[in-house]
Amino acid sequence: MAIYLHWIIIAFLAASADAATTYTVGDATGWAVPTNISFYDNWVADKSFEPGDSLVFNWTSTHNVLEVTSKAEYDSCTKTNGILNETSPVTINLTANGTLYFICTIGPHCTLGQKVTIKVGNGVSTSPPPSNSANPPFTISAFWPLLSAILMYFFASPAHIVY
Ligand SMILES: [Cu+2]
Repeated sequence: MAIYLHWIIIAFLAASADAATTYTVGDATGWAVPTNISFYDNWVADKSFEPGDSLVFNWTSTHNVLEVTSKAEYDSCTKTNGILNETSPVTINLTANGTLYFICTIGPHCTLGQKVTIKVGNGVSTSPPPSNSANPPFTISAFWPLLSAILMYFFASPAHIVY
C-alpha cells in the first residue's frame, strides 16, 4: 500500500512539472506596433516565465522578431546582431534562466515600442546563452521533482519503519 502511494506521488509530481505554459506575446494584440509604448512592458509585468515555458509571436502585417544579444542593443533598437525570425508565428522555447530581448526590425517599430524583455526564472543565465533550437524542457523540469520524490521515499518516509 505504501509503495503504491509513493508511486502516485511521483507520478503526480512528474505531471505537474510538465505543466509548461505557452504565452502568446501581447495576447489579443499579438506582435504589433502598440498604441502605448509601454504595452509590452505592461504585458510581461504580471507574468513569471519559467524554463519549459514557450512564447509565440503572432503577427499579420509586416513584422519580424529579432532576438538581440544584449540589453544595450535592446535599449537602442540595434538591428544588426542576433537571431532573426521573419515568418509568423514564431515559437521561442524558454530553456533556462536568463533574460531575453526581442525587437521588431521593420522601420521604426522597435522605437515605437514593438520590443519585449522576457525574464526567465531569476533572469540570470548560468550557462551558455539560451538558443531557439528545440530542447527537451521536460527532462529539465521533471528531473528535480522526480529526484526529490525518490529521495523523500528513501530518506524521509516513515513507511519504511511502519511497514
Ligand atoms: Cu514590426
